[in-house]
Amino acid sequence: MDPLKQKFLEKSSKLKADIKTLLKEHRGRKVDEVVLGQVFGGMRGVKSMIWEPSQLDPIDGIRFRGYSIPELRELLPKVEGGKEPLPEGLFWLMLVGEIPSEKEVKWLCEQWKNRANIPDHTFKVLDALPVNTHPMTQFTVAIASMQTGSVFARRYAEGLNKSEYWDATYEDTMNLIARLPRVAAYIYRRTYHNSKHINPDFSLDWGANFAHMLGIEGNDFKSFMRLYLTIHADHEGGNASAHTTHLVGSTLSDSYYALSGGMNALAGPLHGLANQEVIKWIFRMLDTLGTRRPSKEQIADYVNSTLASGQVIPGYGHAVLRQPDPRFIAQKRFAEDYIHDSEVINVVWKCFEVIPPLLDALGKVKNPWPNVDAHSGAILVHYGLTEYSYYTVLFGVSRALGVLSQLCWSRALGFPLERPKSVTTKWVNEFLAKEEVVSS
Ligand code: HAX
Repeated sequence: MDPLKQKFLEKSSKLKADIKTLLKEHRGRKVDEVVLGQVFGGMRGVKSMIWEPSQLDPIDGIRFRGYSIPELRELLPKVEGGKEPLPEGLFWLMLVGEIPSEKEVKWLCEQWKNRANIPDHTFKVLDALPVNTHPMTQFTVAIASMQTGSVFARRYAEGLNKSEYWDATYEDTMNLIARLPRVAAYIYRRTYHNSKHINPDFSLDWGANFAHMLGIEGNDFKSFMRLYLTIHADHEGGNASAHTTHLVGSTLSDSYYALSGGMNALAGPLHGLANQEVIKWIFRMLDTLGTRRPSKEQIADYVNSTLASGQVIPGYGHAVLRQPDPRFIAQKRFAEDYIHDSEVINVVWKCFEVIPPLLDALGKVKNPWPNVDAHSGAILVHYGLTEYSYYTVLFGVSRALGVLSQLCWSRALGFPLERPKSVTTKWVNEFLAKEEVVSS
């Protein structure tokens, strides 16, 4: 058995036993109460699922297995001379809860190189789509097309024992993650560069090889990709892409189906697609104002006109966070360290000063601060990745790390089919009427 799989087996067997004891004693313990506002309001805050890789605090932001982003930047292995963490290390951490050694990360990097082979038909399926198909559509189609090689589906059809579900899910997860950069780069090159594809360079790590296959050279962009692929990887379980992956996987759909479902959720403008919407909004503003260096007053006027036309300001607000997103701050820090005098990055920073008070003044926005998507586009534009319709695919490649590591946990812990209860508005009215009778 490979060393990561062995470690995962040990950790998950122990947690499974612990959960059994915990539920034996505390199954009936109340952890939450649900009010009607939550039933009608997107289930905000309802504690209703277990998610091991990360947890989100409204003020401190995301912690991966207890570690903040600045801590991960210190602790996770890096390439020689590099300053940004390797996403391979984060995957290891999320899967088994331990910061890996450099040797372990090198091993994982090798594993993903060995598993990176993509079935020919996936390229054919992509080539059959109109070239102007949105990259996220191409991405979900490509992931689903690789399901033909699912180890879980094959072994399930042969009569897989329940106790082995995790093993087949682990195999699918490792294969799928290994393949994603090549698939994603293929989509980019066919859509924007006349199908002039670039062969993988397997001397590079997972993130740097992705950067290379996109066709954007330079060590700084590779560093940014490593950071980007690390910080977008997970945001606990309730966000739409994670929850969708979890829900689809709970039916024993394999990793390919589950991730493809999750990516469909990521493709919505209130979620991952916000990264393309942000840069689109910024460029539209600059075009409208006729300047690349707008004043704060000009930005404020444009924000107000966006709000007046009934649209949201993309990249701002969050369902859980109540402070600037540490993922935004991490990208700002990166830009301060690596990039000097970029007009579009300066606009992002000015927006950071101007937008929060304006959103706050509306009196209804619970979090006026920037989220992860407010910054990434400006850095990508700086490095020459200007095709913003592609940005959510980058997010998706990273998000796979978190949601698929949890999928391994869900199968190892034997989580059941997810099936919450819905009610109709008529039921709610009848419920309220009954409550009134009881209380009068
Ligand atoms: N601009 C304008 N209005 C906003 C707003 C924003 N950025 N954020 C919230 N609001 C509005 C909501 O639309 C809502 O208005 P109505 O009552 O009129 O419907 C009101 O403020 C209350 O919303 P909320 O409780 O503060 O926010 P929600 O939890 O409902 O929604 C969203 C969270 C992220 C969807 C929301 O803040 C938003 O639409 N932001 C812009 C899109 C965006 O950046 N999405 C990416 C989020 C991070 C992510 O998932 N990345 O992948």
